[in-house]
Amino acid sequence: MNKIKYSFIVIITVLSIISCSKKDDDEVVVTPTKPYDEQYAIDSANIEEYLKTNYITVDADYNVTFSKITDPATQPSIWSYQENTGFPKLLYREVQVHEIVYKLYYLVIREGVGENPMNVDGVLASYSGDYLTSTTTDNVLTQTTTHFETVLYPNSFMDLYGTIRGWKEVFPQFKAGNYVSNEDGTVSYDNYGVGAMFIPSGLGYYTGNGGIPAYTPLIFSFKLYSISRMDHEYSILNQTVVPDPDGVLSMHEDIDGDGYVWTASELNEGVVNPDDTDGDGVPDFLDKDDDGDNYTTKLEIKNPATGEPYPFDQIPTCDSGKKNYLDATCHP
Ligand SMILES: [Ca+2]
Ligand SMILES: [Ca+2]
Ligand SMILES: [Ca+2]
Ligand SMILES: [Ca+2]
Repeated sequence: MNKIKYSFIVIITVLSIISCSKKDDDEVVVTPTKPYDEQYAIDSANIEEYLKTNYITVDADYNVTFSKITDPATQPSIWSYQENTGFPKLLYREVQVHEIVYKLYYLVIREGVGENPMNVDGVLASYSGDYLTSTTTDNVLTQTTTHFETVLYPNSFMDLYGTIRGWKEVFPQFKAGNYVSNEDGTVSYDNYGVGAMFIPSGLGYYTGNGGIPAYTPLIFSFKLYSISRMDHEYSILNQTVVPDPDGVLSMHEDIDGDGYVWTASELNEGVVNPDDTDGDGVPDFLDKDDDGDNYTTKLEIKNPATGEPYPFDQIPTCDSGKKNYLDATCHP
């Protein structure tokens, strides 16, 4: 799990586009990373080749296995599900970042029946991850997948805000399942969303992470059991991050209502963050004073009957999809 999850402090402060190696005691050699557009062209071709030459099998528990096609008559390629009216269905999202447009393919095996997470919500999900390597020798392309992580029984919600862009884009396309309380005291889920995603390296770990090499596309299968709405603002006390939420759920800090809660680094250079009301570089979902009037948002949520700010634990909640903000009424 920790390969995927990394501290949100790190994500705020570190978006390194260079890698450094130390040559001797006083000289640091800076190696520029590969241009995103060049690497994406390679990744895109390799991912599409993989989709055309592999098929899936899904067992009774919705575990997904990917295999190389050996008999095209009985093993429909993943690519062939693009035209499927039922499921599985191969779809893609266009993701605009790094000055290019990525095609992010994902396979819907089952949609799920609950609520969709936003890109700033927590997900309770099992998953299995591989990275894809493609080498060409004598004009023959060989593709290999290497397994790097499995989480079968997740025991906590993973905050999508702290994950790779591919996850932030694909998980919100799926719905959670139903919570089932079993007679023996255990808990399970049914009718949860099941899918797979095929992530270009620019939307994954571009320059590598742990055992995952640089410039490798990632392939995940997953099951989305449950989601958790989050409220992200924090303070730093004695160099420690302390949660300091403002009572407005992060999903409701999607100010322009485009379905994605943006941080500046996720946008193309020069694009104004539509989810940063005061334009100070801190998006509303991390900003304790959204409008920059030096009065904290938390205290601006007033009870219309009394005109007084609500005590924090009494701020009313709104139905899903609506926003409780400033005047304590629920906005679409
Ligand atoms: Ca908030
Ligand atoms: Ca938005
Ligand atoms: Ca701000
Ligand atoms: Ca304010």
